[in-house]
Amino acid sequence: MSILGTRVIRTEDPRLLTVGGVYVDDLRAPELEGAARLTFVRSTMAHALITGIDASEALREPGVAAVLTAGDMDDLPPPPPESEGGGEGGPVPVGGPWSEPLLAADRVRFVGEPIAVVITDGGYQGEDAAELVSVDYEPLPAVVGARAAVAGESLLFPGTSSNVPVSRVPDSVDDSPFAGCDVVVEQDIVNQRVACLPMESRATAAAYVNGKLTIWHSSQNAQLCRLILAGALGMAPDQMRVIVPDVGGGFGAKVGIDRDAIIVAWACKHTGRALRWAETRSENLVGMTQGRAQLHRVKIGGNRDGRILAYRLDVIQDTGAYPRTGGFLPGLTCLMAPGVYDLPEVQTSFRVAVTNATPVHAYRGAGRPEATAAIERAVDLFAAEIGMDPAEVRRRNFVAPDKFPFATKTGALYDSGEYGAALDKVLAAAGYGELRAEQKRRREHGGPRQLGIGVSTYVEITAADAGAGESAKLVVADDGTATVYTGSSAHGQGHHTAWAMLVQDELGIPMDKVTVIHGDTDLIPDGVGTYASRSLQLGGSAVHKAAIEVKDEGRHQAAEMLEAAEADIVLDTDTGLWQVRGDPDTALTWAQVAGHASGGTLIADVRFSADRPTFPFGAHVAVVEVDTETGKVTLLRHVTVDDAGPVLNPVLAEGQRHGGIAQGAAQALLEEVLYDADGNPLTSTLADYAAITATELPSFELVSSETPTTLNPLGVKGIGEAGTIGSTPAIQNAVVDAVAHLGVRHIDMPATPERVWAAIEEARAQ
Ligand code: SMO
Repeated sequence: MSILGTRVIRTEDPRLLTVGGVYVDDLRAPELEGAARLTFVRSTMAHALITGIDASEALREPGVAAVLTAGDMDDLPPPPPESEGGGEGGPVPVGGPWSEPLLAADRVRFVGEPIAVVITDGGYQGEDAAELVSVDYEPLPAVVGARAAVAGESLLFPGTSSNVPVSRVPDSVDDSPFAGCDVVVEQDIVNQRVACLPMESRATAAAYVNGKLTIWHSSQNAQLCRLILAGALGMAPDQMRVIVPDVGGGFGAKVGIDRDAIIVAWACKHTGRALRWAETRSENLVGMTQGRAQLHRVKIGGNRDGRILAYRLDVIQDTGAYPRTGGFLPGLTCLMAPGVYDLPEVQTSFRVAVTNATPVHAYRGAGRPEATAAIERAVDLFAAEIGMDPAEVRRRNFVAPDKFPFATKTGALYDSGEYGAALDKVLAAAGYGELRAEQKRRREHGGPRQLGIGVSTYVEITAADAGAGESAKLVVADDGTATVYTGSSAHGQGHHTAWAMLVQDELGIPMDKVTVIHGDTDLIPDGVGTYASRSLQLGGSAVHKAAIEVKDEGRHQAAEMLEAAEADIVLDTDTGLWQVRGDPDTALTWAQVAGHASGGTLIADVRFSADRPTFPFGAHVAVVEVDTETGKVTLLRHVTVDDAGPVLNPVLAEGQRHGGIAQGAAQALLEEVLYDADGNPLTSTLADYAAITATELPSFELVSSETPTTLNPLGVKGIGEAGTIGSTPAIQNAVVDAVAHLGVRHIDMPATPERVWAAIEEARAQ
């Protein structure tokens, strides 16, 4: 019987729950014995010229070995000329006037930007000494928020003509598709800036080991780190080794390696000293890349029978102080703009604006949650306008099951989906009819505790770079053990459990004899990593493919040993024994078969890539209670269908859904990164940034649904980001729904008591 699909308890957890994980700052590698501490001197100004840096006082402090600034960085390759980088959204200018320095030289563009590093023998000395490095600033007008950036009164980059490095806006707007609609609704929607907030904040250590610059870094992909480092430091990749130990959460912000960590690597190379850096939580809240930060304008039109005829989404992306991945996020948002609906007309545009704020990058879902949030709010606005149940409006506009693969107007090709079935399942599980009846009773009763029911239906793109694929090497040794070297990166998802299950399923080698190794460029030079919900469908399929190759080789060896035709050799995957068909006396173990192979091992080294991305989908129902006197929102229930194809291990899939739902609920209800009018961060501690906790969340109700894809042998799609994508709009819609009878049509996120109360008051006043 196959182990796949069964509830296998995570093999990672006994260690994590007893002795704990080994994160970068926990490392006790002999090469890091006596390593110096690196502490950043960061900008306290959002936008300013640097007119002087005086480190003399800091250098007199005990334990201070060096203070390094941009002036010491003459051993770096010259900055690249202006060229086009970019991603999904199209070209993004990088280099030239848009260059992002490592240490800021003459200008700072956000509070938290690295200006200097202090190297000390101990950690506390560094904190103290960094305070004594005196930086003289000449303040410049801060550009706060994307709208101010687009207006362009103050420019962030001299030598450019605007704060919009990339845009995709049509020359003229075609309003005709809306002209024939019974009803047209428009709305400005804020998809607010949020912090990534991994449990383990950023940390890097660096040392020369056997002549190789070795970097230990908390990342989602060791190989990409090495590639970026090689370019930034002007070194050959094989002069470097990147090791990723346990990672306490990535959430997109740990894709690759960021500027601060590159500076640590440079400082090690520059001084020749072993160095350690681990940021404080306050540094993390200003220095680590943040997510979302989009402004939306939606326009939706349709008929009173519920049919939507036209949808337009205009996006302004606040990308923070540097263009970086620029058009990537809004490009994905526009790609996924129509969501699960079969719409005759879809129009999208985006502008990317630089602002004096922390740079924005991938954050769980990276561009897709924003698309879902926009259209799911728009559909609710449309439903309210025509007076139809929002679930019913959705049902009347879904892409029908017989239309897959379905090409959207925005250029996506959805592989498979059952959107109506997902909605039906979630409504049944939630008891939708009874919830509406309860809502009606409460409205008639008129008390302060009103019920809100929010629906969202979503489709997302996973493994967007399916063609880049993933690597896997599988080695079966003559002691009967198997070792998987994977290019995927484990940072909490349960890769060790999942990959061992795949090996056991195919080879019959029990999970406890399977070791999974990842995140070391010396052991796995070729790998892509974990992001975009790509691991199982690409990395897992690679393990599956490697296992099949090892099995073929095992059969070959067994046939030789048993002097039988390969066609007559069978592997019993329950026992892991090879034998001639029908002759149990011939049984051979994997140890024996591997021992017979040259070198005493069976090895398969493969790469799996898929032709196209996959498109998981689902439907969420959120039930909230809103106190109309205080505006306080309580999430009472959250019911979901998240269909990502066959489930390898329900324990892991449910864990991903739980975390995703919580993270999406956090954006809907609580979390927001805020700046004042001068660009000073107002949420740089956990006392100010309202991270969600278990006390604000109910037990989630998960409904299973498995629609396979044909794009990989496991039939699977990604589940890592799905919960985040579906939950946010369901909860936001529920909050609005709770007070819709009072005349409220829209409330921006996060639905704080203040904001909800103000919306009620405003509606009452009208
Ligand atoms: S936000 Mo992700 O690691 O694609």
